[in-house]
Amino acid sequence: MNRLASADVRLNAPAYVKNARLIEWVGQIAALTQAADVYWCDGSQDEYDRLCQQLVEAGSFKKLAKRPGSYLAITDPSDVARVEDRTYICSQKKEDAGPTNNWMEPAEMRALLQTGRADGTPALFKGCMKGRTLYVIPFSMGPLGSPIAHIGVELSDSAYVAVNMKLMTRMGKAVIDLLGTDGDFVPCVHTVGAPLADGAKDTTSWPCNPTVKYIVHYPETQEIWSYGSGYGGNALLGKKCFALRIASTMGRDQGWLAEHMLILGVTSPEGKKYHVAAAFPSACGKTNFAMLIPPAALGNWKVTTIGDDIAWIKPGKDGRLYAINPEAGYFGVAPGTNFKTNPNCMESLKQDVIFTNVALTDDGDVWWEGMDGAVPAHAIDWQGKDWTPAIAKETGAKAAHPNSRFTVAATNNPALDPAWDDAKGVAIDAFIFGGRRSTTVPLVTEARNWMEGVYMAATMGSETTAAAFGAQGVVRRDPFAMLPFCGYNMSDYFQHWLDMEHKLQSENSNLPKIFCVNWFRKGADGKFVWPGYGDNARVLKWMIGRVEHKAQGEGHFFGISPRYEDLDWTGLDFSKAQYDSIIDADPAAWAAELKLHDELFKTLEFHLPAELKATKQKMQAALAL
Ligand code: SAT
Ligand code: MN
Repeated sequence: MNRLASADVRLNAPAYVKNARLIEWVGQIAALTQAADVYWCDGSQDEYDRLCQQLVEAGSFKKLAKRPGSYLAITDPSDVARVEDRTYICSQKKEDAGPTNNWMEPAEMRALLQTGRADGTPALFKGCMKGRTLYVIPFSMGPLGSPIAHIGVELSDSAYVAVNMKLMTRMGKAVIDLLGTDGDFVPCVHTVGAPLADGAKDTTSWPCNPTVKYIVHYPETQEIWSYGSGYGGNALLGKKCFALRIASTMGRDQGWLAEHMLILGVTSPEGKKYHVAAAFPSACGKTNFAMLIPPAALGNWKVTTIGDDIAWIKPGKDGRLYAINPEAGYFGVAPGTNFKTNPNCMESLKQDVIFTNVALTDDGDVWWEGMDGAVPAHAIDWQGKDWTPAIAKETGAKAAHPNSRFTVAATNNPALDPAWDDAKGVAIDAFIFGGRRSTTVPLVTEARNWMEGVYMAATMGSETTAAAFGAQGVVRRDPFAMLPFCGYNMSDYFQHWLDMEHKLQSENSNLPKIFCVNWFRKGADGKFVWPGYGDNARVLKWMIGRVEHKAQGEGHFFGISPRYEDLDWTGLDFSKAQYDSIIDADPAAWAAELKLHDELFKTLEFHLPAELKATKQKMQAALAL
């Protein structure tokens, strides 16, 4: 097999690697990229420490004096978020990618990336790892050996990616062992796109390609190719690329769901345990919701985390839906995280964390806007410049980038659910869909049936955030919070969700309930009305009450919402007038909203399930009454 590598690179495959397809593929990629060396990650702590030390020596990591085992990485200013306009779904047919994805013919993309174009333009990946080490990073998305899990192998020329993958996934030798001689895996190739000339050394601490980036998925052959970025979802290919875009197509073909959802356990004061999966767009507080601590005044409710970003959900033999968190760590937004908004997260960040693009204080700690305690008198901002409160006031400069992140293993989370690593997953009782909307959408609404729930999720809108490159604060439709992550035609995806009802109902009439929430309504003063964070447990309590057929609500054209007296207000001073301002569904605003749904449906006309349009007509008629 090793003969496939170019003459000047040895594959260095350890003796425990027995998978012929894997060895052959690593050889092909090493030859194509002309990597200087190949290193197989075993996933050990020793290896992690060594690679971090290497990153420190290269100037890419700063060891943080105040947080044991923690580091700070600062990126190139051009490489700070996912690049949706550079992200492609290369299915054979354009209509299978659908109108919400960028598409290029697979052959054309392969010429561009892998083989070179007819006009002689060389392939982007040819020689792209010159002077760098190719890291072989085997990972399992989901508990090792779980029937819901799948394996991937990422080949990357970034040590930053290797150490992040160690925290974010089950990574290393155990995965190779699981692959055996002929186990299947999703091949993921990643390069920062910055080859080094002979003998040259990096002149920057964050090598990347500031101008050329491609995040490419081939759903039919289940491959991922990523060029030019080292940041988050662009580079940690197990996350959005595999666990959402590729996995959603696997789910479509195999009858399961890959969703942009957190998963939490909710235990009632009576000790009954429920599981809820919730979808929100990036940077809308999923990590906070996944770790929330219910107010003590509410009684002994407990929330535990199974996952904070992605859920893989498969129907069980009993007709219920079972979910796992395919990830093993959190890549969360730092700004705004503090002991009030997310105490469990702050506890998780005390040691063994990789911070990216936050500020460095003079005493060797990290800082970001919204952190507890005094604002530092001086810090080095995410671009390496001096930062003081006076400078911030004058120029508006942020110490931490708005999309700055922490990477931390799930096992650091004090609220980690005991079943988080359970191979069979947890049975889902309710789904929650929520966008960031300053107006229009009520605090919480229960769908009266599956169809209505799918409609709510399909038409979800949200104001954009810094998690993706581009304008912020504009409302865009974000169906199921999957707009940038659905690996196939969005309308087919809606159909897949509708079909799930029939699949499950033949076994069991106890379908999960579906709720739509909005924590983000603003008052006339421009401030959020709902306190959010821990107080979201009041809404969760109502939902569980609905699941248990105990809690009351009031029906309206859109679904069922709690009246003021249906929520538990113990320990919170929140007036009926305040509540009315965030629970109302204003008919004029909704008439305008439904027009926007029309626009969405027009874009998604091809294969759009007729039931969605019919549901909209029913809502329109009810609204007119
Ligand atoms: O960069 S990531 O895709 O991992 C973060 C996000 O958008 O949620
Ligand atoms: Mn996300």
